[in-house]
Amino acid sequence: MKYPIIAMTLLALSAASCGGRGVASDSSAQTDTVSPARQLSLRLDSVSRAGLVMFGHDDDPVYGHTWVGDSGRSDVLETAGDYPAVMNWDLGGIEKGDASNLDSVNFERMRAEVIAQDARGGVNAFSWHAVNPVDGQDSWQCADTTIVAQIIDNPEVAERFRNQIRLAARFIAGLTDASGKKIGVILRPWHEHTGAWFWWGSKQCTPDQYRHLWTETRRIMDEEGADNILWAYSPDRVKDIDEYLERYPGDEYVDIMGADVYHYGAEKGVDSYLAAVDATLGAATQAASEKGKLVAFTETGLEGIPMADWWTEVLLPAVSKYPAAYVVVWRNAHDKPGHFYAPWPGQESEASFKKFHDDPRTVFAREMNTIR
Ligand code: BMA
Repeated sequence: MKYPIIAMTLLALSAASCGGRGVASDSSAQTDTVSPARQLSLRLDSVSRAGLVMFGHDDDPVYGHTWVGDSGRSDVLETAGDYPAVMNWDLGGIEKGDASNLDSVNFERMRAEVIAQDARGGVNAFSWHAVNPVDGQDSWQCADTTIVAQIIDNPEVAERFRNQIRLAARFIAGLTDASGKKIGVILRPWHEHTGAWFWWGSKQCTPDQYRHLWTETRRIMDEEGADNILWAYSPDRVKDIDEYLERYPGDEYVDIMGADVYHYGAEKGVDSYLAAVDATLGAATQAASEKGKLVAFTETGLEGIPMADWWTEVLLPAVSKYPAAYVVVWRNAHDKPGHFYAPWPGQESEASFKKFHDDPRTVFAREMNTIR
């Protein structure tokens, strides 16, 4: 049995530690109407304070290891009997006005699934593998180390960049539930920036340029009315809090201190994974406690899950040491047989995943209705 969570809304309204512009609804907090972003932040705070962690999966209901495009399916649901509490979606492609994202997920289907996830009490998060606004090459083309500089200094590039952000902002601001109310979501832009594999990476721009990228993104999103966002900052693995915060855009611009740390090398890689989680999620936790923010394990996973007990013996002990409100594993590609991060019926980590689901510390979609 998992412990039910008492609605902590009123208590949390006065005590919730998360603040800043992302939940800039101090005025609404004084009225009866709590903004969607504020409401989401209170729910994440409730989960974290209760010592629980929500499980999340990228692109969960739109394709799986052996299927694509079906309705009502999910590898997680078919394995553990429940949808994930958090679904991650990628906006990559929206900045070009494309109908589908870079992994062929149609944005209208995505919208419908976001609404469905919200209706079942779950949470939606967005990552964004955007093309660059200089020549439109994808996120991973990082040989040109002038992209962010050009966004700042070249008026034509700056205008293209603003248009890219506007397209994403309109999609997010337009996510509404059946009653027409905006759905609170998490946005995690310019992620893994401590690495050097995206055009916004550590070798591709200076700390000041990176901060500008972030604050300008935020400014445009606000201008477009995308106020239903909690902003997640998510460095890749770092050695300490100084590196974690080196490119931090500022307390006004961030709500969630995240960490993206993957497990490589199966059994042999366990120690180094745990050490990297400790360093990075530890830094996120320290920064969050100093700044009054939320903490999340924003991206992780072991590709192909070739360890039968990974969920219960590696991931759960690793994440349980920290007040992370959620942990997200990456996608189950239908067109790359070895590229999956959640199990499916018959996958070797299935039993461990079921135990992970049943563990009192984890939260999947069904239990989300107890979390206000
Ligand atoms: C990567 C891989 C790619 C995918 C990209 C964006 O980690 O999964 O196949 O296109 O993320 O989702």
